[in-house]
Amino acid sequence: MNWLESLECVGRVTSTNDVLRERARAGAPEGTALIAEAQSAGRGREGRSWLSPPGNLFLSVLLRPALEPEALSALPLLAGVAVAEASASFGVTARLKWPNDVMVGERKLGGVLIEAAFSGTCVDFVVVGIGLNLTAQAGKITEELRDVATSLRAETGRSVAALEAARAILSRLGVWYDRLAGEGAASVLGAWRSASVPWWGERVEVISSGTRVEGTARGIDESGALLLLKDDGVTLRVLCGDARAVRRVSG
Ligand code: BT5
Repeated sequence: MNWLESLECVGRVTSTNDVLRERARAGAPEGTALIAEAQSAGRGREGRSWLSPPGNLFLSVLLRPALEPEALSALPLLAGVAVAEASASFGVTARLKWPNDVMVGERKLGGVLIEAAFSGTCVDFVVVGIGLNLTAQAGKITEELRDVATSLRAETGRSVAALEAARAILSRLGVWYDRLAGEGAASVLGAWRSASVPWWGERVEVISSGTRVEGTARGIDESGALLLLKDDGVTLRVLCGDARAVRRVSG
């Protein structure tokens, strides 16, 4: 699928996902894509905010996938793969942290927010939202993010325009979306595994639905769920939540 043709650039919006959701409700076709100069209410998952100053990439793409709702769990991973590949084309090796983080080392370069609308049990549409930090300022927006965010500029010294970054991501997104439709999720999940943070076999904690669970990260299963081996020997399939490595304090 070639989505580059329907990429539109707008000024400051609340959230590109909101704008695209409105367009979707008004009948916009699959592949409609939008970037904004800035967002006044950029959001992450679970009510968190996404800091969105001008100069960074805020991209949303509309999908109308002929997928079962269960198959949607591959989409955040698919988008992550596309962002990692696009970042590589700009000279940055990014790693993917389950479920939706694009990392360089310990710092967050970008994130993915998937929002779906249903008609009954059918998927009506999906908005894939992607934030990617391009400018060095991204890591300095607030004290809170100073040590946790990075940008393409901070990593390479090179300026990448939002339009250029969007084009790179959209072209990879199109490739992987076609593969998902044609071959199923296996190849997407394989690519995600290859690009993931190398923490398999290590201790991680997951906060899922307000509950904290700690265990050993085993991998992701065929639906993209995180497999966590708990200390009692039971393997948990985590479908959503936040995961982070747990450092053992020695001594
Ligand atoms: C995400 O959420 O990582 C998904 C971010 C998706 C943003 C895009 S921009 C285009 C589209 N329109 C939107 O409104 N959203 C999407 P989550 O995993 O919940 O991470 C949010 C957390 O990341 C925050 O709580 C901060 O700790 C951190 N954060 C916020 N802004 C950041 C930034 N610019 N760079 C790095 N980290 C950030």
